[in-house]
Amino acid sequence: MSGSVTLPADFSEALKQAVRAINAADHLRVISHYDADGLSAASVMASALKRANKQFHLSMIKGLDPEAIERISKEGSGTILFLDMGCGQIDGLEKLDAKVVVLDHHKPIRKSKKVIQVNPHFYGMDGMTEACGATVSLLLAAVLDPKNWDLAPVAIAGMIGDRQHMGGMKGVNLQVLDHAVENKIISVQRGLNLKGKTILDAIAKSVDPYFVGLSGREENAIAFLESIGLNPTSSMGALEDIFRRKLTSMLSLRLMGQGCRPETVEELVSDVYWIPSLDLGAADLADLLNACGRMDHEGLGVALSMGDKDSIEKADELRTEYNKNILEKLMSIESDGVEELEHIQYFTAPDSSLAGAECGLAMQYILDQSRPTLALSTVKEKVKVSSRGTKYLISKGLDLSAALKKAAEGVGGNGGGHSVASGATVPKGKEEEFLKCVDETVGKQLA
Ligand SMILES: [Mn+2]
Repeated sequence: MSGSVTLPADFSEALKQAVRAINAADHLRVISHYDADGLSAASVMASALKRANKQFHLSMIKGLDPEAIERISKEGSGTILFLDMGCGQIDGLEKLDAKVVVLDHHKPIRKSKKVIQVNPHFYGMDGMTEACGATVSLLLAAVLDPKNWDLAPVAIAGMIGDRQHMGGMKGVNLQVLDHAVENKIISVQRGLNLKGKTILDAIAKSVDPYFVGLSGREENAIAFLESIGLNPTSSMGALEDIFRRKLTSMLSLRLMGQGCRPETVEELVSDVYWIPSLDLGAADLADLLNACGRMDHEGLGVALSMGDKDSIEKADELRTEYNKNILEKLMSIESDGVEELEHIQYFTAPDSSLAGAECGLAMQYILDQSRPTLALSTVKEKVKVSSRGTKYLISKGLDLSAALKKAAEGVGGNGGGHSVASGATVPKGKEEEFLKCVDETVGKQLA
């Protein structure tokens, strides 16, 4: 491959040190995070180690806490590689009776003499926006063998999974992207920001964006596509320019028609990072990996990003299942509406783990844009509350963090978060009092 990525000398040195530790090991224990970035980082590393004929045992975990470190310590000594995690638990990792290498991008606590840490934060870079776990994993793989640059598309899915592409790629991520484009293993095109193999899937199964009247309603989606002269079963990648433009304008019109804010409509078209070898967009791959992690099928995520075509299909089914409950909830909100107070609107969400996502999507795509949305879930003796506003409402003075905190504390609960998205927990039976207070506070904020 031509071209290269330029790194600060001390960053390159840390990567070389990590590679020396890997080369010295007969067998490696690899532990990564279960989200899209962690799975991308793991796939890149698994491919690189396989090519280097290294024996390894890979597993994904939800988080690295003292209990997890305790479990790992019982596996015995050797060489352990942590991906997309580890810098926050440096004390615990130093106690392990093993050679430990950490490739991470989260804010590190301190340097260590015992643990090899490769983290962009140490070299004047921002690990939040310029390099993710998969980026660091790819950089290491490329030092191991420059042939591994061909794994860049998977790393790019990791960047998108951690939302580092927002507002355009930056820093090392941009260098990796440019390098991949130059070597024709990624192509960047302005396009429809939809996920799915066929156009029909991309619309009928879509929760983000949620198309009123089409999402979850396959027959309507087929009729809509046929009415504009499109074959519902054709692949998103095979869509000719003229039809892509037609579909884009029709869908934009629909989003406007359902009352979405202009910034939401604009998100429909974005840079699409196309991976020809997988016949898949990198954002789509990130979304599939996210579903694999959430549904406890991490191995499938790794297999699919290593290029296994059957796995793509299986992961797609898993994503459909993961989205099913969210889609059903959004459809019922679309047809039945939600409860309204003077300045807020709210609904009950049976599954508290999906409430935040449902609340955000309902706010963005379905409900009245002039008041924030709350979702309430009863969990044992407590009610968990998620809330979402819009950027426009924030510019008008909305602060959901302050409103939920005040209202929750008033009824013996607690709350907080961001002005545009916040949460609260209140005792069961106090919901009404809580909602009334949030309504009043929001009313004052928006006055
Ligand atoms: Mn990450």
